[in-house]
Amino acid sequence: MTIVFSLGAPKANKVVIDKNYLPDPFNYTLQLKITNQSLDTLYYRLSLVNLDNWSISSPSDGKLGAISGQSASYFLVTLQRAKPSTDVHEAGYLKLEAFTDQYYSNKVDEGQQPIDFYIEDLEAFTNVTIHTFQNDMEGWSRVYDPSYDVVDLVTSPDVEGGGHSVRAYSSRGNYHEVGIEKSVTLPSNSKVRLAFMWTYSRSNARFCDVKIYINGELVYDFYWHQKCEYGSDSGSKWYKSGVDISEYAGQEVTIRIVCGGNAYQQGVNSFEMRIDHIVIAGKD
Ligand SMILES: [Ca+2]
Repeated sequence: MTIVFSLGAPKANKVVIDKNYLPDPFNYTLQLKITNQSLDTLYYRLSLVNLDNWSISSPSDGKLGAISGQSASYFLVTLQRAKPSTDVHEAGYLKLEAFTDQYYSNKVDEGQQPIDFYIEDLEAFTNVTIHTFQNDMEGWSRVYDPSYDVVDLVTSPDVEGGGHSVRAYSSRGNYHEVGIEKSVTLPSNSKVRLAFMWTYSRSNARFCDVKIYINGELVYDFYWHQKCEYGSDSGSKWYKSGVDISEYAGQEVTIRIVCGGNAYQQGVNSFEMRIDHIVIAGKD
């Protein structure tokens, strides 16, 4: 028997967290997809290895519950840590154990996935470009189908106050992506980061995600449908997301930041998000 579990994105095992946007202590939520390859229902429990500063705050005991045989489930897991006073890089593993019983006593398999946390003050980096969308698109082009989608600037909400954010809206039925794209020459430093703020409004669709592509390759994917139940709105809350893109240092790349969704799932008819305060940072 083999446990298969994957983090929410191809490279989500390298997580950049901008220390400027952290409460103390802070929580980090990540998505897990767990596939039960056996024929029988199994019960899964998550724990941390070599991540001594972190604990699992939700579910607090790491117990994820049952997954039927030959099926997969998604979980949002929240890890907690005290806010560090300096930049830190912490590497460890997420350990997943499978049990045949609801008491988690008869273990039949286990597996591990690596995860690297970089907690950094991105705007203190030496080579920083910040796109704040004060009153124009700053050279970003639209990723959309004009028959169904809108990508424009709105004044509310706005991260900085008094400026704009980018709105990406769609009423298209099948899964597709709406957002912005730009060619950028990245810093030539040993560490290169890409981070941005996002929020949503009238996000009635299920199965939405936020993605970043570099040269067409998916480097970040956060599956946020559990945050946008039908008719909900994030209000003024912005989420900060970031990813390590050091392997592209010094290159001219095309950055694409999108909201993906399926507007017609379960009778809803649109999805919508905002993008603002995109940070490209380099540091040796
Ligand atoms: Ca702005």
